[in-house]
Amino acid sequence: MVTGGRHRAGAALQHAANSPDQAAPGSVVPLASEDEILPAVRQELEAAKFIDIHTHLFMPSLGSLGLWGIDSLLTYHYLEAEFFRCSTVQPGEYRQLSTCQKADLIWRTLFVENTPVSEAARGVIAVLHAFGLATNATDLMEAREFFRAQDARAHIDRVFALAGISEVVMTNDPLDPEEGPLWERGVERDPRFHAALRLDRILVECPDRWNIAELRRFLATWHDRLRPAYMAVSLPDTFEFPDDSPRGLLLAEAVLPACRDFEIPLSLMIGVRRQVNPALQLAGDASGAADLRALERLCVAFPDNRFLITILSRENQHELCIYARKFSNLMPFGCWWFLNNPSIVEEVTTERLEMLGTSFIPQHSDARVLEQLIYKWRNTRRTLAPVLANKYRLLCEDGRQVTRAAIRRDIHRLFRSNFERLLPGGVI
Ligand code: RAT
Ligand code: ZN
Repeated sequence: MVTGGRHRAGAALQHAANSPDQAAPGSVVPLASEDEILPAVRQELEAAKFIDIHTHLFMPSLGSLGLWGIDSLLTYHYLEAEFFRCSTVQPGEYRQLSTCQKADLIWRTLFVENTPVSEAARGVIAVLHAFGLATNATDLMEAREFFRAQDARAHIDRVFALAGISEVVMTNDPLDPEEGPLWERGVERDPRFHAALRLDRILVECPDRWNIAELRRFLATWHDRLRPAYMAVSLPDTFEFPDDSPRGLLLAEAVLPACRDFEIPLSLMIGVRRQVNPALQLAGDASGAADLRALERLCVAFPDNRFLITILSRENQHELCIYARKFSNLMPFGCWWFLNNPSIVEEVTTERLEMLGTSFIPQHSDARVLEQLIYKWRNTRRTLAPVLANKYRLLCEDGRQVTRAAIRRDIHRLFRSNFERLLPGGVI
C-alpha cells in the first residue's frame, strides 16, 4: 500500500494525481460526446482496484475466523432477518440447527419459495453466477461441492480479482476470546489484509472497567501487535461529546491521544441501536438518527486527530456533508449497512459529490463472508457509474471538457488515495 501519513500527505496526493494518468495513450484527449461518458466511467470503474476500508473478513492465518462458502453466505445475518419474515420457524428453533441445516432452510425459504429480489438475496445469486453455478437449484449440493474443492489462498485471489479490489481492512477485536490469543501467539501477516483495532468491547460494552492509564498501555501494546490502519468503534444514536461518562473520558483521554501519537485515524460508526430484538442476535440491531453536534465538538476539540466517519441513519447524511465542509480532519466514508442499497447509495453519493467534490470515500463492503466482496463491489460500481457520469455530463454542458485521465484520477482518489493519505507509514 502507498502510505502517506499526516506529514507526507502532500506527497501522497501528488502520487494520487499522477499515477492513474500514466496508462492508456489518448487518456488526456477529451471525450468527444456525452454518449462516451457513461461507457468510459464504467470502464474506468472496472479497471480500477479499490481498497475496501471496512470489512469483517480475516486473513488466512486467523483460520476459522474467516468465513467463506455457500453456507456462510446463506446464514449472513442480513438474510436471517429476511428469513424470519417469511417463515414460521422461530429464532429459538433456528438456533438449534447446524449451519448446513440453517443454510438449507434459508435457501428453500428465500430462494426457492420466494423470488430473491432483496439486496442481500440477490447478492447470493450474483455470487453463484460469478462462479458459473446454478442460480435456481432446488438444493445446495453443487454449490457445496464447488466451495469444498477450492484452495483457500487461491480462492481469495480469485475473489479479490472478481471484486476488483486489491486490499481489505479487517475488524480486529483484541478482546475477542478466539481472536485475541491468535495475535498474542503471533500470526503471519498477509499484505492484502490490513488490521483495524476495534474498541466496541471497551468503549461501548464495559467502559467502567478501564482507567485511562491502563487503556493507554493496552492500546500501545495492541498498536504494536496489529499495526492497524485505524482504531474504530461503533456508537449508538445517543452518542454525545463532550461527555463525562466513563466512555467519554476514555475516548478523550486515552483513545484520541493514542490515535494522535500513532498518527492513525479514529473511525466512528455512529447511529446503531444494538439489540432492539435480541432473539435475532446479530440480526437484531436497528438504526437511529444521532445528534451530529457531538461530531462537531469532537472535530473542534481534536483538530490534530483524523476522523473516518460513517453514519447509519439516512436522515443524518446531509448534515454529515456539512460537517465535512467545515472540518478537513473529517473524512466521510461508506453507505453503511442499512444504507447499502442502490436507491440510497445513489442519493447519498450524489449529495456527497455535490457538496464535497471527490474528497470522500464512497463505499466499503462490510463483507462478513469472503465472496460477498463480489456482489457488494459489483453493485457499488453498477450504482455509481451513472451517478459519476451524470456529474461529468453536467460539467461538459457547463463548458469543461472531460478526459479519461480526469475520470481515472477521480476514481483513484475516491476509492484509494483518500484513504491512503490518512495512513501512517509502516502500515502493512
Ligand atoms: O453490517 C454489519 O454486518 C453489521 O452487523 C455490523 O457489523 C457493522 O457493520 C459494524 O461494524 O458494527
Ligand atoms: Zn461492520
